Amino acid sequence: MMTTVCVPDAGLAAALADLGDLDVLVWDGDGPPPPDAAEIEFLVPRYALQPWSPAQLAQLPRLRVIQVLTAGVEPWLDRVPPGAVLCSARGLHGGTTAEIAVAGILSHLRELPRFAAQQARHEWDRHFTTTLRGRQVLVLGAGEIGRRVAEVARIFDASATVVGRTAREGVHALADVPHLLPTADIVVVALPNTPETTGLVDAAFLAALPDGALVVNVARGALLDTDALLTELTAGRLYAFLDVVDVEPLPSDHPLWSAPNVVITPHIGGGASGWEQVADRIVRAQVERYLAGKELANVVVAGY
Ligand code: OXD
Repeated sequence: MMTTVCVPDAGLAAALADLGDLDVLVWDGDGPPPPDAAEIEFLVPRYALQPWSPAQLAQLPRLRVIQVLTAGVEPWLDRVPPGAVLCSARGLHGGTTAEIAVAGILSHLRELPRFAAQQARHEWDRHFTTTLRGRQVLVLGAGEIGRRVAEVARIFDASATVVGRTAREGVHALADVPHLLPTADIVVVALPNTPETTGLVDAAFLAALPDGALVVNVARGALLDTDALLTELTAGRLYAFLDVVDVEPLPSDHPLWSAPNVVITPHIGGGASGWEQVADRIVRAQVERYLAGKELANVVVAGY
């Protein structure tokens, strides 16, 4: 009995080519469905934040697995048809997302934007900067991103406090956050977007941070109240590094673009070079589990 898998590009199809009993369709959901779309059991949508529409998914009556290529799954939650499961791509972009958080922190502390501006003016101004050494880094998120950011912080002699959804060895509970904010020099937001975390970084959260603190968001824009952040940035009290914002793409007339004390990157934490090869391995292993009737990895339960 053949199993029909749908992948968004030829690269992923090639990664599955030698698996037996498999019919691999290449379709990214745009344009008319391939003739045997109704047979699709296992769907891999392209790496994007927007989910397929209910109308697109309705074309797949035999769908059993949606294997997304993102770690964040919240836009898909109300789209999963009865009888199907949603699987996240945990482990695919976490490492590089941690990298962009660390890049944002180090660039801020060592003032790289200022030195780049000096370089453009051919100006040798030997101004000494702050450093990660001795800093208190509060990491919200105990998954791969949070774990790696905390490791790097400690390597550079900062102290890192990690917060997860539930307290465990080495991890504080979300309920502890208000007590941890007043001593945090840097807060890294790396939690999934769930009803519990949406709007977590609000005006009260920001107000509890000490003057000069840096807020880093590499999770989802919805976790942070942009207006409240804008107020703090404009007042010159806080700094921010944002790889995600609550409306993406950020509209060209949005005040965040010209706000002081913020560096914005356009959601590039994931998708860094080589991600496709990692995706090939993750998808292939998942399809193999499915074909063997084994338990799938990273099945989304309770929203993440
Ligand atoms: C993800 C992302 O969720 O890249 O994986 O944002």
